Amino acid sequence: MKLYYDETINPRKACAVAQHLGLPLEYVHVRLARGEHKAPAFLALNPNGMLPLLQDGELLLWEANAIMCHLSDVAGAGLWPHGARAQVEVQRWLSWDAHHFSRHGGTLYFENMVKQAIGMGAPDAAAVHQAEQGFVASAAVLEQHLADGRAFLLGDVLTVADFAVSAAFPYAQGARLPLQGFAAIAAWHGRLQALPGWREPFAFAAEEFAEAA
Ligand SMILES: N[C@@H](CCC(=O)N[C@@H](CS)C(=O)NCC(=O)O)C(=O)O
Repeated sequence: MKLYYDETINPRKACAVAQHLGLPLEYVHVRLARGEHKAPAFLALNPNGMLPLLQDGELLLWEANAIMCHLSDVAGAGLWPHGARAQVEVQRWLSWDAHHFSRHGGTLYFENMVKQAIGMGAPDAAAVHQAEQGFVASAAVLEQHLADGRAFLLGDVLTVADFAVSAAFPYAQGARLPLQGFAAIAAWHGRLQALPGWREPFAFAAEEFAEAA
């Protein structure tokens, strides 16, 4: 299996799950800054021209959330649960995340971090303001859910929903995510940080670098 990645927010989700599960993947570094994701050879694998991409035999799978589920199944793990009720719950959080929480977090990540890093200029103040408001409103929903005695989104069990909803957290400082005052979210974030795969999803790249040095 090959996982095409760069060290950015969406591939990070897939790499974190792969590392958490200890799967023996071949990691293929596609450099967004060099436009390698728009090269014909990559577009032939993923017509979206985006990362991450998983290649598992004949299967070419894009979308980080789908990749996380597939990796869980390959490993025989329960991050993508197979009980009907649990799957509905995971879908609830994945949809909520894509349309609300990480949508706003992603805007803040792009405006406050990425734009400057790639020379696109200053953040768009109106977009930042709107995303901050949306993020805080969504965070209040997440806070209430976790404060209700849940270690993870589905209760006691860690799932791909936790990896998805927390996707922007490693970039919280640079993206200036307004996370202050959400104690239950902070505790949940602490539980995720205790997982080496979540904390260091690109550890394999550091090992490669050390070997080459
Ligand atoms: N919905 C996709 C989004 C993937 C995505 O936006 N990836 C970014 C990197 S974080 C990318 O490849 N951007 C390149 C581009 O938009 O040209 C997923 O979750 O996998």
